[in-house]
Amino acid sequence: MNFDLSPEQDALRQNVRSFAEAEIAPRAGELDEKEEFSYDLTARMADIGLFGMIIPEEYGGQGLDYLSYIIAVEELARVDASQAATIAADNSLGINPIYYFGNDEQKRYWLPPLCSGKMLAAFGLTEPDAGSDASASRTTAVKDGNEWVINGSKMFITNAATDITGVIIVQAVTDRRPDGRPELSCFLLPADTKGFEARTLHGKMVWRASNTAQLFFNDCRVPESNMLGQRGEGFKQMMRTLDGGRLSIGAMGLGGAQGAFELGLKYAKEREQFGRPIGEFQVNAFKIADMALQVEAARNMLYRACFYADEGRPYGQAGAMAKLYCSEVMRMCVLHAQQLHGGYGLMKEYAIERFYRDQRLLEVGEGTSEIQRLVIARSLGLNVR
Ligand code: COS
Repeated sequence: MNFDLSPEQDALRQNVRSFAEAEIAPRAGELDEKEEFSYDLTARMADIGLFGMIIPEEYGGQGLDYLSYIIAVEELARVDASQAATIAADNSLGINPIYYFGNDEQKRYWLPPLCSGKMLAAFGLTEPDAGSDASASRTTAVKDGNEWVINGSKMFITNAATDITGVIIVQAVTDRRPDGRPELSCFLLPADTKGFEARTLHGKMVWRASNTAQLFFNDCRVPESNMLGQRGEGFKQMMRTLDGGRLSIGAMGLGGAQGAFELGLKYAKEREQFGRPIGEFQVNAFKIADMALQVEAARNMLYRACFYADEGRPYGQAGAMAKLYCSEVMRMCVLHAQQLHGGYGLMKEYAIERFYRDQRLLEVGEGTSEIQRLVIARSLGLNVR
């Protein structure tokens, strides 16, 4: 067993860390305050190769392993969840399904612009009435000659309403299966399709500088060739994509936990009360020790799941565990780090305030913590609902 990262993975970590500290950290608070998606930071993240990270070079990607991608997301999230979210949602939910399930023509058409970061892709699964129950889609696609006509709406879709959003992967009901359940298929819907509208959602508590949208499909026509993979395979495609997406959310939890831990540790060394740094009081030192302990455990769990993914082994259970654990470790870290900051931790001037809010998404997005427990319990042979 070897716990060392490769020299390339170490170099990638250093590179992303330096970038995040130099270019994201100084602006994260302001972008969060203004709820502003940053096109120039997105372009800079493209410059350093953060799009299409696991996609082979022949399609314009970086040709890296999954762990390298996860390390990049972790390093972004250590500084700012919003920019990490832009990268995570685009790589694992937007780009990967096209790579995994698209035919060669679709890959050659969509992947190069997506991997360049000049275009974003979005994952259209969740609907106003289909959240945890992801197969309860009401969006429909009806065949009309050589086209599919899509009607319906999607909710909470990351990267879907930017000026550079190029394509939405849409799960829609295409028929009813013999067992009475809906037949679900996925489509590549170009963002300039007539009848498509994306409205940015404002007033978010979390990830305020990432783009989140509600989508509307009003008689949107796409050619037959825009179906992704096989008809009726849509739900499985979405579930497989989410297995990988959960590793990204794990990375956001791990990076956020690491960032909160570092903020707490620094503050505890600097802040003096009763004549000494507050970190020298056992009650605070133990909080810091617990953070260090659990961040390390979370890292091992997440990297092990990535190792399975890179080896081509099943990782659904390991990914659900890592996502759940990293999210909860980040929760513990933001609570401890904010407590260490006392009154200052409640002020926007201090980054821990943003970390505290951003953490909440991790236990809700890409499958709530309850859904992760369900996936884990089912993987143990329990027929639980
Ligand atoms: N990979 C591939 N296929 C999968 C799968 C996976 N990870 N999980 C389930 N499937 C398949 C099953 O094998 C089954 O196939 P058949 O139709 O051939 O029998 C089918 O999908 C339905 O599976 P199941 O009966 O388990 O589906 P349920 O409706 O019970 O729900 C959960 C499964 C709850 C796990 C799913 O709806 C889920 O993950 N919900 C959360 C959604 C989510 O994360 N949303 C957030 C999106 S934010 S981007």
